[in-house]
Amino acid sequence: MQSVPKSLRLQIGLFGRRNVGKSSLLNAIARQQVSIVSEQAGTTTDPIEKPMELLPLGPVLLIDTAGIDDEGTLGSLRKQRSESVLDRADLGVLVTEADSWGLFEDSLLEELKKRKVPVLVVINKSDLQMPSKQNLFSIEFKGCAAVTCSANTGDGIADVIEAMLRLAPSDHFECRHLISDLVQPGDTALLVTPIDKQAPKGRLILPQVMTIRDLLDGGSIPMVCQQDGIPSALENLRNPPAIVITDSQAFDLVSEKVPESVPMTSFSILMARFQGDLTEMVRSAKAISNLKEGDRVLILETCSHHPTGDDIGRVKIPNWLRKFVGAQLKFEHAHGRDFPENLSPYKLVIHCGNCMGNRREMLNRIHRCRSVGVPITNYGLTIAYSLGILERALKPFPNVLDNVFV
Ligand SMILES: Nc1nc2c(ncn2[C@@H]2O[C@H](COP(=O)(O)OP(=O)(O)OP(=O)(O)O)[C@@H](O)[C@H]2O)c(=O)[nH]1
Ligand code: SF4
Ligand SMILES: [Mg+2]
Repeated sequence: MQSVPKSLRLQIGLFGRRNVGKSSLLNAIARQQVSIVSEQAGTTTDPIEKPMELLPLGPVLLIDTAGIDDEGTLGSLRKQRSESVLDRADLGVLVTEADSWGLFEDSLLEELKKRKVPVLVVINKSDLQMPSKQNLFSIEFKGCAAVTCSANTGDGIADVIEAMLRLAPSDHFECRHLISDLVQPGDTALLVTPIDKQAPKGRLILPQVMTIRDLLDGGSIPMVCQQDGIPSALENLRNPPAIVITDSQAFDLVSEKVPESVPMTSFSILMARFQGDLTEMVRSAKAISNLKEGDRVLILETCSHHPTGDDIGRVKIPNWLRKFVGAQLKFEHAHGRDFPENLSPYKLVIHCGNCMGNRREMLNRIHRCRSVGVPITNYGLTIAYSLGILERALKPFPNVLDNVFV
């Protein structure tokens, strides 16, 4: 991840008075001693940058700044350097302590607002003092989100990260490829779309349409067939397709018909990367092997539809899993915005492809599961894992394979 250029990282600037714990907060978020901390006010003199992969936000650049409330020559130099960070931050974190908001914080907030940068107020040192209701109310009144934490004990740090996710500018989560980065312009991609009882009348489903569109945008050639058409499609091509994308429910049949040398994956796995976090969801899929008799599994779908007889979430996935685990499991279902407050009873969460949802919300769900140690994966990965073909289905994503199957 170090290779992600700075320009593509979400730049998060930590600002505030001297000694409020900006450096301590950076270290707590990074879980490393990156920035020097001391009780001496004015410890940080130049901005300290820490590039990292911060789940669920992705690649970020955390920037610790010098406290900018000081005066004098040295003070104004520090101020200049910290202000240059104000100019490039995509997200500003204004660090304070309980009940200590003053004119300085007001002017810092003004600077950030002038630059149209979203602001998160972090009230640090909660182990020493919690903010009063009035303090919280007046911050809210200024239109800012506020989170209380202790960089020293780690309390509330997960909430800080979750709030950053909520406030990060939307374009940080966009401009990604669904598939066009996996194939070259001019390449053929073979898409396998079974038309069964569950297929909507007269149209393709959204992940299929999105894949076709992204291939066309990238100058590649999508070729579409049903499972039975695979042999003819392969025969009609002079060269093998650059990739085969199948509906996950047809994985077993398709993996038999497509030669091993041709990269193969599913629409749902493409969606896990595009709308969620593929690495995290693959890691979680491995938890399927730990399931035991009576374990509770939560199945989540972003949109509610009337379940058909052979519904994937209600019938097919539960059957595949019971067969794989060789035991009875307890399945529960939730739709739309229903996301249980208490995730701890579940041994696994399985999410749909989230084609109708937004990535930020999905990342937040992944983050919430992660923070309580509950694995969260998705339909396609569950099917591939329970059919024993997960590694094959991940060949188009070598980085993920290297990260998870080392
Ligand atoms: N009790 C308590 N002390 C904290 C906390 N966070 C930071 N401190 C202490 O506050 C002092 C200042 O912390 P720093 O992280 O260096 O503060 P800073 O804002 O980076 O300070 P400058 O670099 O001088 O602007 C240190 O003694 C820290 O140990 C906290 O959550 N709780
Ligand atoms: S949002 Fe989920 S349940 Fe709805 S169509 Fe997309 S993948 Fe299926
Ligand atoms: Mg510091």
